[in-house]
Amino acid sequence: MRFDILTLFPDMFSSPLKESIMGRAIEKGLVQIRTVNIRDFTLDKHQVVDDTPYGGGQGMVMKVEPVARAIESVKSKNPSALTIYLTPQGKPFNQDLARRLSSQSHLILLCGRYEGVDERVRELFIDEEISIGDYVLTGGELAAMVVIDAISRFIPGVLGSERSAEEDSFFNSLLEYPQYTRPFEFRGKGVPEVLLSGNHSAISLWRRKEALRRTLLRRPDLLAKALLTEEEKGFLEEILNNDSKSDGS
Ligand code: 6GU
Repeated sequence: MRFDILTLFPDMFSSPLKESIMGRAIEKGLVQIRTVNIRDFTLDKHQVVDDTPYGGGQGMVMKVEPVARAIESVKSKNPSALTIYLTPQGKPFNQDLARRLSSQSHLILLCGRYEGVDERVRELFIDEEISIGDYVLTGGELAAMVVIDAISRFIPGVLGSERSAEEDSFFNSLLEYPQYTRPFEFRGKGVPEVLLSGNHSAISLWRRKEALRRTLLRRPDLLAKALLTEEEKGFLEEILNNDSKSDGS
């Protein structure tokens, strides 16, 4: 899968995507990431990329021509690439959207700065708009990295062979169960016995129950989407009726 990132700050992308899982995905050729500096597509001597808004008001607006020319330079090589604008006004990003976008072969990610881009960029070039949450960032660059990371995890081979994104939190609309590793005891706190039992069906059941408990206590909104068996629904009732255990959140 290929990502072309259109930005005024290409250096922001040089290090974060080179580490760990994303770094290996790029090395293996599973993911290709290219940055395109919008400033390179200005035609004036001073390479101006922004201007004051028509009608007055605070801040600056990204000019339509350099952005248009940058998008067209990528599209001319692949007209079927999908163009996404990162903006707080976009559709909320989530695991379902990440999975859906992972079926695309080429995404163009436009990172806005200042008060956003000239509206005509939207009208002429943008296929989708995405927001990564209800807060305001100084630009779309960090959002683009979040989107690339979450999408790439769905590409076969990016996660280790035995792992898959399908096992993660949100795949089945539940939060993950608690994890432990050695030592067996730390500052008086132990590890749940069942995890040491070697009884795999008991361990699976415990994990499923703890995932349900955690989701109920922290993110009850997610349960509406979860596909639960009658037994699991019964267990939720049990927690609701007699579980006063605080989950620390
Ligand atoms: Cl995509 N861009 C900016 N600037 N702020 C955001 C965002 C995007 N998503 C949440 N906040």
